[in-house]
Amino acid sequence: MADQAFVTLATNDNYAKGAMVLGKSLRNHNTSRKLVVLIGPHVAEPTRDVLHKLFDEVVQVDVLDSGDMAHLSLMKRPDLGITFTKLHCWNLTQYSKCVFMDADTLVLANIDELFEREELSAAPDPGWPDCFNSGVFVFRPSKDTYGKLLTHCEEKGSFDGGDQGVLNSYYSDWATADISKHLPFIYNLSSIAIYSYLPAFKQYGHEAKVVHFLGKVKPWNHTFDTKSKSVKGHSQDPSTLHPDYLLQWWELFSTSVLPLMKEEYGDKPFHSGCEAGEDVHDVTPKVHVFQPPAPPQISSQQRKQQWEQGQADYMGMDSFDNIQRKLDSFLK
Ligand SMILES: *[C@@H]1O[C@H](CO)[C@@H](O)[C@H](O)[C@H]1NC(C)=O
Ligand SMILES: *[C@@H]1O[C@H](CO)[C@@H](O)[C@H](O)[C@H]1NC(C)=O
Ligand SMILES: *[C@@H]1O[C@H](CO)[C@@H](O)[C@H](O)[C@H]1NC(C)=O
Ligand SMILES: *[C@@H]1O[C@H](CO)[C@@H](O)[C@H](O)[C@H]1NC(C)=O
Ligand SMILES: [Mn+2]
Repeated sequence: MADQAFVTLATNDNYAKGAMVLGKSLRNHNTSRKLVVLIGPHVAEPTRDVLHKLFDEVVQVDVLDSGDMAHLSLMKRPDLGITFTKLHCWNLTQYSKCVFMDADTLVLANIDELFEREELSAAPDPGWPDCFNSGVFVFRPSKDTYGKLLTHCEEKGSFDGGDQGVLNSYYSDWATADISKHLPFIYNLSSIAIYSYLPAFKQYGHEAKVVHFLGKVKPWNHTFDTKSKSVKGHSQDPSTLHPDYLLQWWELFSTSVLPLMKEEYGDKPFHSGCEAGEDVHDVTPKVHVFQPPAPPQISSQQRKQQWEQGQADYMGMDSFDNIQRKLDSFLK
């Protein structure tokens, strides 16, 4: 298993906190695989030291200083900076197979069985089930694929401005070619799952193995009250979907990660997010996990057909904003 690894990406110190909690959650569930974190050039030195304690490998990826091809691609598509950074995971050719996980995911069970899957395996995206979510995917590092992905990215860009768009258009046969590359969604929750809103959660939530904190507000954007062991903001907020996972994230952070950070940072200031009893402004917690397939009013047969024929109207009707809006109104 020494040539297989879980890989995550921390572009800055905030995402590094997420990576630390993810790494710790993988270790706590006794993974037999290596843990690798790719970091951006701006991650602070003490944060790197903490990452070194939790991960087998900490690899700095800096598109601007790396191979010519990556550099050239970025010059042509400066809008896709972070996307290029994520694509670096294909350059980890010291491993034969990897599972990429976003730093805003949390593991609730051992998920080593994901390594039985082939590239490119991923779970359906909540916004468009024929599209996969790039928060968790199985891949095989390869210089050849890495180069092709860079070229693809440079020539075709990304329909959503991020890595999910690039990967979905590169692995464009994912929806139809091989069902074993669909990580179980709501039909078979054994491997990786998934709840989003309460009805689905009640039915399937107990089988969840990975939580993905989708959206702009991340666990580290909340404040944790160490005395009451509660995440601030959620108790008064009726729209909170399910704070348990957020709480679980914070408990892991405060018990297992924070002590390491205190060790490394010493007297130097850093933002822990933990407070005791102070009233601070906080944002509405949104804990989304992979959602069940979009309701039928979103995916009409015709649009589905067009989508499958590669004729999605990414800029118009099928833009992610539109899909999101419809999903939001459905959920209300
Ligand atoms: C991980 O392994 C340790 C030591 O073998 C064991 O005590 C613990 O229960 C295991 N944890 C899980 C979540 O299986
Ligand atoms: C790919 O990884 C190798 C080490 O295996 C490194 O020397 C090289 O700079 C990396 N390439 C890019 C484009 O990051
Ligand atoms: C669903 O999960 C069970 C238990 O892990 C497995 O035996 C079965 O093959 C899976 N079915 C499909 C269709 O993936
Ligand atoms: C989350 O916190 C980080 C760092 O404190 C900040 O840069 C980011 O804008 C915050 N995001 C939101 C949605 O509040
Ligand atoms: Mn994510």
